[in-house]
Amino acid sequence: MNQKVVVFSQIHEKILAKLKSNYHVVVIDPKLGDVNAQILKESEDADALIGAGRVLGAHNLKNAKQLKIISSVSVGYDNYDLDFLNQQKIWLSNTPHVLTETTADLAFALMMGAARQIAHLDQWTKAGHWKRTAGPAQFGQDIFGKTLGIVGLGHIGAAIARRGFYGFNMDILYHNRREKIEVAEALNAEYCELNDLLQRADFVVVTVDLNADSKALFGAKEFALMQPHAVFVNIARGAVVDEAALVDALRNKQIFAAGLDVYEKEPLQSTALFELDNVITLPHVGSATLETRYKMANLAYQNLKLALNKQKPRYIVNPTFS
Ligand code: 8YV
Repeated sequence: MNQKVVVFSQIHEKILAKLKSNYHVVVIDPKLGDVNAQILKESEDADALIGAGRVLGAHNLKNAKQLKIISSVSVGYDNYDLDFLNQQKIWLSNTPHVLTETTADLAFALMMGAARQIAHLDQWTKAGHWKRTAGPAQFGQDIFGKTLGIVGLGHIGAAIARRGFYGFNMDILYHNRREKIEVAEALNAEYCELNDLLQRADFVVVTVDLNADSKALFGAKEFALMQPHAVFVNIARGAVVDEAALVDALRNKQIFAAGLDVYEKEPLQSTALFELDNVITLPHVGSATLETRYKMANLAYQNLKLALNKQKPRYIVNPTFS
């Protein structure tokens, strides 16, 4: 009998077609009602789940008796209850590397967009406010030659640092759980304690994983340390930042601007952020190019296929039984 695969979010159509030609596929569809109830029911006899962007754990997987793998179409895995998955001996796989450069591109776009008020000035021009030569209210911050502080020098953080160093002649500071000697040497990057980085950087870019140490890492105290011309960019996870404290810092011009791709609660609906001109709010699209989303879906498919063939997937997250 065909193995059953539950697709729990939108996935590239070519990969969906491949899944359908090899497995019995059920697609979770928010239009059909409560998503968690659907997952609870469909996971009962599922061999694999594939998708991204949903919180999965005991509440919706407690009846999954033959589930071998959750193949996440993401590099981050904070949506999954690892303790529960380990207990149940369910593999969790992810899709690192293929999204690194795409996500670093978006971080840079946010840095530049926020520093030069790109989104705000676009709206301003279209609203007919351009009546004479642009003045100080429309001026931005230089990027070339400035100091870039990266919080979390993983693959994506390093790719952002390379853009700054080679493309924009920036001085690189970084803060990380441990020092990254090789990357740092290549980019002449200086390891700093967080407070030191915040005081010295013109641009602060957050690329840390979300975990117990990084939760609410940025609050009122951290924004107060930053320079008034500083630009803050978050492409990591919303919960790393106390959003209300960021709103205050932006509103009081404690910092110049922010570029955000992630939020405490997604999708972002009504929020004080929408009232501010000095923040760019993107809908969690760090990895969202056609090419990269295809590569991510394909890698997730490979991970799933290996697991269902009783082989070890390429990228496994849970260490205990891999
Ligand atoms: C996407 C991400 O939001 O990979 C991650 O961890 O945050 C993003 O690439 C997500 O994976 C949606 O597919």
